[in-house]
Amino acid sequence: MDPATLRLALTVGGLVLAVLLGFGLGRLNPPPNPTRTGSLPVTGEHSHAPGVGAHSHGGVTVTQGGDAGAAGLSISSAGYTLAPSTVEFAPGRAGELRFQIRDERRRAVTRFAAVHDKPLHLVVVRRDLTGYQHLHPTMAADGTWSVPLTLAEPGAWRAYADFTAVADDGRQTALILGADLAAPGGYTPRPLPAPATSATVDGFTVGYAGTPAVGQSVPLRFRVTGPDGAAAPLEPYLGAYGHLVALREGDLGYLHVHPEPVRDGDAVTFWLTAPGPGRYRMFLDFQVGGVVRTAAFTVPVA
Ligand SMILES: [Cu+2]
Repeated sequence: MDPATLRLALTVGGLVLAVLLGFGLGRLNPPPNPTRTGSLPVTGEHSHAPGVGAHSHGGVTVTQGGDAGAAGLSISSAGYTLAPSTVEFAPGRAGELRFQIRDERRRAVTRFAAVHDKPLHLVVVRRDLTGYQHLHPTMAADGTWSVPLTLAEPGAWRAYADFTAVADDGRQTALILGADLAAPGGYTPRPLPAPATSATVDGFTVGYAGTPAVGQSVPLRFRVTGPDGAAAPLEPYLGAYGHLVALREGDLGYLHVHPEPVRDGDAVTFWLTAPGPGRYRMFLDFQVGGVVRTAAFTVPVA
């Protein structure tokens, strides 16, 4: 090889190396998404301070779409849209909710990352925060989700889809989108129960300690006592020892809550950030003896 050829080979080799390095770095560091804000409720292979936004799970950067404070207020966010095929249900009659999550090109999304053990969580509640249901729809190959659903009483209801969509390029976007459902008939809204730090369900008493504060991630420690008065033997449910959802009175904003994947003695801890003052309704799902029950609390935030 003469010196000129050698120089050329080295230059080309250097360029190829630079391109490969650039490609690799580009893959490791996708450009930040301007819509990303807030924090992501994820457990498992996941570590960051509660309330911290930009982070990665297993090497994949996850973008949190939507609002930093409360989610679920919009049917469309970060290019994704919740598209229900039916929104009207006969009150008290078994029906089926069907919907798709569509991307910015109006294609049904079929790739979702499992978060809290499921690719999509569906929460349904009446506008007065009664009738809470936490469901796990199943997805057909074309991206249509379906789940049996009964809206027990007439009124306007809210459905939230909580999911992490995976784009063609592997980019993940965590979102909570919300849509209204209707159960026609005479609607008599019930007032929110008085604030309390303890609630009972099927003989189980659930209490929590901690005071949510505006704009701060605060730990809430829940304890469940069985009908015999002893600490209930909580079983893992959705990747933690319970699943907590908090909804804001007035606009039904959905709060981001981070579970602590390990127990602290008999207590189960969740980190909650209240986006503003007001009253919130918290729903804790917990599992004992293979049965999931929900305890609900009205929480005032000053
Ligand atoms: Cu769920």
